[in-house]
Amino acid sequence: MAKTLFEKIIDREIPATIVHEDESCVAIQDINPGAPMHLLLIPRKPIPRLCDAGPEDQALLGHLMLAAGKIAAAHGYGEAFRLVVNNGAEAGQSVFHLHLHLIGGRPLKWPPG
Ligand code: IU
Repeated sequence: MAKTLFEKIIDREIPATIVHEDESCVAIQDINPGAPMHLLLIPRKPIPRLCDAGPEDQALLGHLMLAAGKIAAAHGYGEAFRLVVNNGAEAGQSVFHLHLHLIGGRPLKWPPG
């Protein structure tokens, strides 16, 4: 299987600004930020979409959520941030390696577009 873009970033084959790394995920700055903080939390495991995750991924998904809160706090936005997963092209997903958008640092409207 060809590596996903995010696998190449994790493997340092493509440059990115990495702001967090642990045994199961990496967080990078989004190349096209939509807010003062716009990070992508990427599991090392290349699950294409959230709907492709299975029961075996339960701990990993929980880890991503908890890591997001800690990373938001480390960036000064621990009390006000948003997590977004675009699942599928029609929902706006463009990179088919599961990732959580971690956004903060400006007022956020609801519902998102
Ligand atoms: P999406 O949910 O799959 O649409 O999010 C993909 C994100 O990846 C999007 O916000 C892009 O700006 C971002 N991105 C990136 O950070 N670096 C890249 O080289 C590419 C996309 I291509």
